[in-house]
Amino acid sequence: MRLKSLLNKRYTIFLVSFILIWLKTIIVYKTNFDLPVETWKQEFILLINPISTILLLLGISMFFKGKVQARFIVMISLASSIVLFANAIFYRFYSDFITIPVLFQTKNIGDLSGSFTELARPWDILFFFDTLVLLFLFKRRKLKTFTIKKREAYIFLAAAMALLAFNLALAETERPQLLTRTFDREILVKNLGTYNYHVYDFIMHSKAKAQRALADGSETSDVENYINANYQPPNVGLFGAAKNKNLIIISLESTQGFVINRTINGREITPFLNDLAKDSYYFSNFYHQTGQGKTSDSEFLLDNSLYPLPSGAVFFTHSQNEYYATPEIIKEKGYYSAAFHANNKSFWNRDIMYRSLGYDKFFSESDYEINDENAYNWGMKDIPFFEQSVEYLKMLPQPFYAKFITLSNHHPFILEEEDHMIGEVSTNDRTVNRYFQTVRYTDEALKRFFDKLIREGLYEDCVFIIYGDHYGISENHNKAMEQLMGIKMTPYVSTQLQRVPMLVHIPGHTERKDINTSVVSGQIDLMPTILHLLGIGTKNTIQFGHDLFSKERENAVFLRDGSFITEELVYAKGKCYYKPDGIEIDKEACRPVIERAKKELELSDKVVYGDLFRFFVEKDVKE
Ligand code: GP9
Ligand code: MN
Repeated sequence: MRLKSLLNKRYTIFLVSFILIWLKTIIVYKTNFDLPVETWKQEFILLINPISTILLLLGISMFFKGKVQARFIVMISLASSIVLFANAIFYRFYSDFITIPVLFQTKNIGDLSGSFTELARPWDILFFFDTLVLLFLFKRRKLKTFTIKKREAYIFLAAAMALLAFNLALAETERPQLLTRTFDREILVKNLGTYNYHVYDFIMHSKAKAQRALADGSETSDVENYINANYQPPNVGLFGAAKNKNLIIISLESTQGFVINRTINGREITPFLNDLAKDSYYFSNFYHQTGQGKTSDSEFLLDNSLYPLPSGAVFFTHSQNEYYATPEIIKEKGYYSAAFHANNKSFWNRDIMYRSLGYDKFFSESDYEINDENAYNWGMKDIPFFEQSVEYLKMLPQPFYAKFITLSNHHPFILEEEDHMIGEVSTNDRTVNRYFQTVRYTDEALKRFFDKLIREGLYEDCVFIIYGDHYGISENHNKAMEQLMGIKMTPYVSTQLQRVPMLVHIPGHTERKDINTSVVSGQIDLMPTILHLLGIGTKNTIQFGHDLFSKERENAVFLRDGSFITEELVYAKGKCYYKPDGIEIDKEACRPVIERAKKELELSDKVVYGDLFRFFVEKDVKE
C-alpha cells in the first residue's frame, strides 16, 4: 500500500501519534533513566506501562474535530515530552524522579535552574522530536484528522482503561501492595510508567494536603495533655551516661527475638549478639511496632517516637511534615548525624524523608563500591557494607549519631554458598529453613564491624543501640514455626513472636542490677531512651515513648494494629489473653487498655495527619 493512502486511512492519525509518543517514552526510559530489569516480565511491564495513558489521552482527542483535534494531539505529545524532559533533567541532578512536593520546594528549583545549562545537552531537542514530526505532518496536511462516532470513542477509552487495569494487575503480581505501600519511586516508575506515576504522586500528595488543611492548632492541647499526663522521668543513674559520646544505632533487618540464645543443630544462630548481650542491657520484651512501611516505619519510630500510620508508609505520605526528630534535637548539642544504608536512596523515600528528619548525611548505594562479588539478594552484603562504612565513619565530625541499616537478612533470605555459616533447619518451609542462615551471616557482619571499630580506636567512644526492625517470618509460615518451636500458633503466640532483639551497649559499663531489662517495651521507646542517655530531657517534647531505664516505667506496649502487651495481658486479633500461659480470658479484662491503646494511636496519627508540629511551640529542652 502506498504511504499516501496509508496516511489517509481512518485511525492512522491515532496510530502514528501513538507510535511516536510510545517509542519516545521507551527510548527515554532506556537512555535517560537507570531502570534495571531482571526478568522478561519486568521488561514487558516497562514496555507497556506508558500505553494506557497515551491511549486515554488520544481517546479524549477523538471527541474533537479537525484542527482542534490536531492541536490536541500535538499538545499530548508536547506535554509528554515536557514530562520526560523535566524528569530527565531532574534525574541528571538528583538520580531520582520528580515528586510534586519536591518540585515545589523553592530550594530544589533554585538548585536546578542554576545548573540547568550544565545539565541540558544539545541533543535534548530530541525529546521533542515526535512533537515536531506531528506538527510537520499536520501542517503539510499529510495526516488527516477524522471524526469518530462518540460510541467508538467511548469504546476506545474503555479499552484504554482496561489496559490500565491490566497494567496495574500485572504490577501487583510483580510487586504485591505496590500502590498501598509505595516502596520506591524507581519501582513505581518501572511498574506504572512515568505518566501514571505522576498521577499517583499527585493523588497521594493531594490527600496529605487535604488532611493537613483540615487540622488547626486546637488539636495540639489534646496531644500535649495526654503526653504530659503520661510522662515518666529518666533514671537518674543513667541520665547522661552517653553524653558527648558517639552513638551507633544498628537496625537489624527482619531479626526477631527468638533467634537470640537459640541453637540449631547444636550451633548458635547469633553467637556474637549472644555474647554482646551479656555485656549490655538486653531488653527481652521489646516489640517492633511497624505497619506497612516496615523498615521505614521502624526508622520513623526510632527518630520521632511517633507511631507509623495504619496504612501506607509515612516516609512516603508525610515526608513534607515538620518534625522534631532526634537528629535535629541533638544537632543543637553539637551532634552530626548520618544514615548508612547501601540501597537505592529513594527506597522508602529516604532521600527526602531524611532531610525532613534533619540528617546531615545519607550514605546510600551510590556511596559504596558494589560489584558482583559483594552483592547478593537485595544488594550489598552486610559484611562489606560495614567494612566500607567504617571508612566513612572515621571521617565524620564527632560526636556523631550514626544509623546503620542492614540488608542481607531480607526475605527471601538467600545467601551464596560461601556465606553459609550454619546449616539450614529442616521444616517443610524453605523460607523458614534459610532464615537462620542469613541471621547468622548478619551476626558475623556485626562481629567484624565491632572488631574493626576496636582496631580503629573508635569503639571506646561509642554507645551502641542495636534492635530488630520488624518480623522476618510472617504468619504465612505458621506451620513451619509450629513444627520448629513445638507450640501451637495462636494470636497470643504470634504476638509474642513480634519481639525483636534490643540492646544498649555502653563500653566499660557493667550491667546495673537495679535495671529491669524484662520490661515490656517497644520501638516507640527508643527516642526518649537515647535522649536521656545523652543527657537531654524530654519533659515537654511531643513523643509517645518512655525511657526504657526509667524506674517508673509502666509495663505496656501498643502495636500498630491496636494489639497490646502489658505485664499481665496480651490482646491480639480481638482476643484477650492472660500471661504467662496465654490462656484466653473475657475480653472485658482487656477493655481499659484497648481504649488506651486506641487513644494513643489516634493522637499520634493526629500529629502526623495534621502536621501538628507546625503548631507546637518549641518548649525548652531541659538539660
Ligand atoms: C530497603 C530495606 C528493606 O531499603 O530497608 O526494607 P523492608 O522491605 O524491610 O521494609
Ligand atoms: Mn526491614
